[in-house]
Amino acid sequence: MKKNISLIGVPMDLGQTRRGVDMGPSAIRYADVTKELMQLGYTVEDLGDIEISRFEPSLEQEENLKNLVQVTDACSLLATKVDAAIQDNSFPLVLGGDHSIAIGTIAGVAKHYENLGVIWFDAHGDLNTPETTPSGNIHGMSLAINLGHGHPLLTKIHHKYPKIKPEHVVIIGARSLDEGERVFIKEHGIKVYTMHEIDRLGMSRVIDETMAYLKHTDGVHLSLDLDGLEPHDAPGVGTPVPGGITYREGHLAMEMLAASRMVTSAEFVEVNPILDERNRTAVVAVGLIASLFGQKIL
Ligand code: EXY
Ligand code: MN
Ligand code: MN
Ligand code: MN
Repeated sequence: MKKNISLIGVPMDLGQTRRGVDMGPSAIRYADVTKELMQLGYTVEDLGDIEISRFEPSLEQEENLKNLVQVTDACSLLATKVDAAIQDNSFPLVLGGDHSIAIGTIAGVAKHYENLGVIWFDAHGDLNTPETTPSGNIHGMSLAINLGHGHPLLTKIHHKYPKIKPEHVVIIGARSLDEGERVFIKEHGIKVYTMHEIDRLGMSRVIDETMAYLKHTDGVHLSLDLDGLEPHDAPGVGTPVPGGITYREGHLAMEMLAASRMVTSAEFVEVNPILDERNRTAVVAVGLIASLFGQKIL
């Protein structure tokens, strides 16, 4: 893994409707992310937060694409920052914010990789389109957008279309999929480890298989939604779903990814301090980040 890390905060809450997730980056910083990474021997440059526009556009608000203009603007800024960090030979570590920010992160990363692999660690698929969305919330569409499906303002951010290919995506932890998302997964042949497969195979085999599946990619982005974890272990998220990945399984996954040295960028999203218990979920996020960057027990 690169020795320099660029930390980028994205106080975004406009990709969904529960307030508070915009404080995720502060909560993760407060849980000492920089200190932990420095103790592991990294140089960390905190680039601060992306500005989120609160300006209400005159455009009629589209019910199936809430806050489209503001999400597009923030993701464009984010893509530029992530792109520059990679150009600087630094590892971009992005802190959310709701999961709509993955549109910007991946746009910035994908410019540098012909065949970017993506591990989407999440209770959800985030594979809705404006046609299938039950909520109009863009955080439930971000993976589809990265695959080229959705509003052109979002799919064409940062001049590459599409950003990633369906055969280079692995979803881990899924347990809440909408009907339209199931169809999307089947039509595009996306590899999904639902909780059923994780229970049957065990996390160790799931990660071994994931790495083998992604071996033809030229970089791997980890997009980790904290709601992928079991809500008892990570309660501070806006869309909790019972029956998730345990704290230990999460750490094992991160430790195995660290050992593989395949991950080239990462984001940790959906930490919502208002819904949390004494910043526990941000602390869990920092623990997972430390494992991803090579922290070992012995
Ligand atoms: N599938 C639902 C929707 O599209 O509204 C819920 C999405 C929640 C997305 C969370 C962040 O991963
Ligand atoms: Mn998500
Ligand atoms: Mn989710
Ligand atoms: Mn397609």
